[in-house]
Amino acid sequence: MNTLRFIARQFAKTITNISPLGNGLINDTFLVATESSHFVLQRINPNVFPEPKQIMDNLINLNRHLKQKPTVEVKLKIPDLLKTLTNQDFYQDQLGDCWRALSFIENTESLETLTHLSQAQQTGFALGYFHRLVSDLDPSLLHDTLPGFHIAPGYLSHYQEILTQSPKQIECEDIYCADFIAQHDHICNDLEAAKQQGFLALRVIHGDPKLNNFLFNKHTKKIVSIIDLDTVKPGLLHYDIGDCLRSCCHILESNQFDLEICAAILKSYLSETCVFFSAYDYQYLFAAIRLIPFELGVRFYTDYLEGNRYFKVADPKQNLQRASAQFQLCQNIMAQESAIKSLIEQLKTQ
Ligand code: GN1
Ligand code: MG
Repeated sequence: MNTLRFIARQFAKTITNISPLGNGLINDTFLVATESSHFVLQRINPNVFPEPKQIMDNLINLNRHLKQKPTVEVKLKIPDLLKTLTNQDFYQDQLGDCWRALSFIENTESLETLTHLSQAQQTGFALGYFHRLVSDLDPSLLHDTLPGFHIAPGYLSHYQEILTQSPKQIECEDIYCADFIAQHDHICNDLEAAKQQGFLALRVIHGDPKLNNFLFNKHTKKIVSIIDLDTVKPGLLHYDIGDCLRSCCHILESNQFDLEICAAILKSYLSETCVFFSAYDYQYLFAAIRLIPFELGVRFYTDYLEGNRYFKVADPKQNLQRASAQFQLCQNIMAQESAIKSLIEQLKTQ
């Protein structure tokens, strides 16, 4: 804690409290209280993001883009990067780790599960609104902070390589995961093939728009901010849509996909994005909904086989259990394929 205090003091003179914040699986995040306010302190995981400076550059670029917009237009706040007392964008500790500070958006809370359809409607709106705000930001101006992120065929081939070096699967959950991947590996090409054929274009994406990255105002219950912007970079909108839906529609007890929540999210998402959504964008929505849980399952399972190097775990089998949950969710999405597709058809004509 003393080291942490020392690091926090690089950004503000007087620190009154430091406490862990959120439950991200990659970076270490803390809420720091000063005499007058709060800020967020984060250690960027160097094994995942080898070039933290690129993350800061992208955030600065994004904030600059949003600040150019008329203020009435910007309904979502994005955290600001706070400089160190010596005016640097981040602090590098003795181990070489990079620490940065972000403004904390007061009076907000994040949700782990949706309990009302109005929250689903808010989430869809916020993602669509974010996509609309960055739709005129040239993706080539942003760094690729995490090459290979969401490139599903890449995750699959890495998995296949690791599998050949791993002992034979003997446990039930292990066999389930390995069999599920073997039976559905073709899914991995769906979005990348569409990108290569020119059906889906590279745009600026969030990269990680899961439910707990949207901040709801505690009083109005409206979403006022979207956080965790380390993976804002060129990509496919479909990665974001799939990721948002897999986290919001996942019924944790049964690993089923909640179609009602999906309908509310997509409806409000499309009310924001229909202006630039193409026929191909609609056509690949189902593929995105099916792919992202599959992809995340492959990522969790590979990490389990590799000894949990990427995602933080509380016990050695946690990534195996996370993988199995994602594959069950994917299985349920496939079981509801025709209902999901007819929902998309309905939304197209609205
Ligand atoms: C990671 O650290 P966190 O929870 O914000 C991961 C996402 C996964 C998510 C699953 C950079 O995000 O892709 O969807 O875990 N982020 C990165 O919980 O790999
Ligand atoms: Mg994240």
